[in-house]
Amino acid sequence: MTSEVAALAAEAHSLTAEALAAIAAAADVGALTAARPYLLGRGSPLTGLRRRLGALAPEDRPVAGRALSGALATVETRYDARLEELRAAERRRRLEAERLDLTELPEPPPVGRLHVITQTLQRLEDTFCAMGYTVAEGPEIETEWHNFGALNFPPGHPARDMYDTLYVDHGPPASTLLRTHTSPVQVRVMQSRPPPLYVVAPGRCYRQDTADATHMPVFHQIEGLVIDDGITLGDLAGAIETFTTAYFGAGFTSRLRPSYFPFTEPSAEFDVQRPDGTWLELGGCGVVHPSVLEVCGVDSERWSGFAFGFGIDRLAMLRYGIGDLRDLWTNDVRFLEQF
Ligand code: FA5
Repeated sequence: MTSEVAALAAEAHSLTAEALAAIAAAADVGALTAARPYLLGRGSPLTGLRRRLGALAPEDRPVAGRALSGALATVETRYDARLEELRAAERRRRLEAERLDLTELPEPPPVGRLHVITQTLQRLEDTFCAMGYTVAEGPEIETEWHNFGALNFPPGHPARDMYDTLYVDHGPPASTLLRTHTSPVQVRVMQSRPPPLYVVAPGRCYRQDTADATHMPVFHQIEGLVIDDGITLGDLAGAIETFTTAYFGAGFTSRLRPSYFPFTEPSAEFDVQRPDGTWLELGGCGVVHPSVLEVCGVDSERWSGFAFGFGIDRLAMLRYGIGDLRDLWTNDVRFLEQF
């Protein structure tokens, strides 16, 4: 081998080593392909050695040419292998980033709940059903006769006043109204079925009351009506006490305070004592007035009964420690989801 060929081979060897080092150092596909013209292109130092073949003796050219081709082939092979390796790594990274983790548990969607008044109403129905009562319903738009007349409210009674009652523009003036209490359901039940009767009737009521902590213009009552043989005020007091402990629990007590309602005689208010010792008026009650029995087609010589009606919203205040009735209507989910 002549010295020119040896020098050329040595240079090819060191340029090949440099090229292989550069290929190994390329960190990603972009860096490697950007280096390709320098490694294998027409202007690359290794390819440039070809131009020197012409200066060699003719018998040396094939040997030197083969050596150069071999060097270029080595670089190209290594380049292709590294390119494939880097592409595979990028595919893996992309797949890893896009992978769906099917083992991950998504956040459960927020679950709604019944409004605290609906919950209270349903618990009340359950409590009274367990005490042997059935549930009745009546319309929220009532006749003045069912709401007042049949219940002994004389025409001049203050409850009938426009300031208390919301009248509906239907029929003769002041003949149709939004019921002010659930007591008209008593009338409808007595008219529709014979005694004995053990009935509760929950529902919405309407009064022109200004909203405050314990009053709303729309509120809820539950009416109770019992008609049977020889029912007395003692049965009423017993039923109220049984209900109070069944519904509120042992820490609560009830009391009856003498009162007046046109459709019961005697009449009482029913208060419940909170664990902090304060009393809250929950509703009214009394022995059903004989003239109410008669007007509803029940023989007052043969049957007697008691009735009660109390505020469901006030009851929810007591049971859940709610300070202001208006919070039940503003629909702030942070407030409502506590119950
Ligand atoms: C009545 O409505 C009678 N019908 C109750 C009754 C039934 C007596 C059967 C005798 C026999 P009163 O007007 O007191 O009574 O209302 C009863 C209860 O409804 C009140 O104690 C209170 O708890 C609730 N209530 C009345 N007005 C409102 C209001 N604006 N907002 C919230 N609750 C009310």
